[in-house]
Amino acid sequence: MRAFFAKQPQLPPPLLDAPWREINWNDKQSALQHVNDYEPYIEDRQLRILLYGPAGAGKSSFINSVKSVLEGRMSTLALVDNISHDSFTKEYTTYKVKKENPSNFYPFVFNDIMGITQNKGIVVDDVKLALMGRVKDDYVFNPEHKLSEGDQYYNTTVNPNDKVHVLVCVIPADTVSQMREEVTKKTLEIRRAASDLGIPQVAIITKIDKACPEIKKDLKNVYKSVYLKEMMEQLSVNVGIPINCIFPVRNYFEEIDFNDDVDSLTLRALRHIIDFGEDFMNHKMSQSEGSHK
Ligand SMILES: Nc1nc2c(ncn2[C@@H]2O[C@H](COP(=O)(O)OP(=O)(O)O)[C@@H](O)[C@H]2O)c(=O)[nH]1
Ligand SMILES: [Mg+2]
Repeated sequence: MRAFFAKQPQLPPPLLDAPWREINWNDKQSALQHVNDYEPYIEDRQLRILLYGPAGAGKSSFINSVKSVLEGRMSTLALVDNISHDSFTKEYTTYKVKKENPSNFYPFVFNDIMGITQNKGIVVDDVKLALMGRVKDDYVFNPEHKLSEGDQYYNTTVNPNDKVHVLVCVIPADTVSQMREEVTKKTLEIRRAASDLGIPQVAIITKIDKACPEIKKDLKNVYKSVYLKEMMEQLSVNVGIPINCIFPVRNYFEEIDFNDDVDSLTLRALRHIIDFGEDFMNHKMSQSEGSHK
C-alpha cells in the first residue's frame, strides 16, 4: 500500500570523501626517477617478475603499459590478444624494457603465464618450474603434459637471474566478485608454491575503469571508490594477499596518447614490485651467505 511513501533503500555512497590510500598524482617524475635509478644491490643481477592470472586478465597489457611509460612510446610488443583466449598457444617469453638506447635494458624483466583458466591452462607444476627458473624461453605450455628434465626447454643449469624474484597475480576488477572456486584454488596453489620458495607476492587489479564508472570518469577516484575498496578487500580474503600488496592499475590498451594518471598508477605498482623483488634478492643473498658459514 501507498508504496510511493515507502522508504528508498539507502545506497552506499559511491565515493569516499577522502582517499583511503595516499597517492600523489603530481609525483610521476619521482616515481619514474625511482625506477630509472634502480640498480640491483648485487652486481649483474636481474630482477625477474612473473605475472600470472586468467586469460584476458591484462597481463600483456600491463607489460605494454610499463614498456610504454618507461620507453616513452606506446608499446605493443607483449602482443595483446583480444581475439583468442586460449591458453594453449602461449610461449614462455622474457620481456625486456629498453633504457635510453636500444642496447641498454632496465635490470628487470617480465614473464607471463596463463596460470589460471577454468578447466584448461597450464599445470601448477609448470608454474613451480618457472618460479625456480627451470623453464626456457619459447617453451609452449601444454596443459596435458608437464615440462620435465630431459626436455630441450628444461633449464638444467639455473643461474640466479633465471629465477623468479616476485610473483604478481593479475586479476581483472570486473571478475573479482565472480572468481570461480577453481581460479581461487589454483591461485592459492601457485601462491603456496611461491611461498615455499620464499618468493614475495603482489596482486594487481586491472580493468578498474571497466568495473567502476566513477573511476572511468576520473582515474583519481581510484582510492575513493567504495566499490573498488570492497573488491580489493574481497580479493585479499579470497587469495590471502594483504591489501597493502594489492595495486589497482588501468592499462593502456586502446589509446595512442599518454595519460599522467595512468602512468602514476602503473609506476606505483611497478615501484612496489621492484622493491619487494629487491628485498627478496638481498635476503636470499644473506641467507646463502649464512649457509656457507
Ligand atoms: N578497460 C580495460 N581493458 C583492459 C585493461 N587491460 C587490458 N584490457 C583489455 O583486456 C584485453 C586482454 O588483455 P591482455 O593484456 O591480452 O590479457 P592477458 O591474456 O592477461 O595477457 C585487452 O585486449 C584489452 O582490451 C584495462 O586496464 N582496462
Ligand atoms: Mg597475454
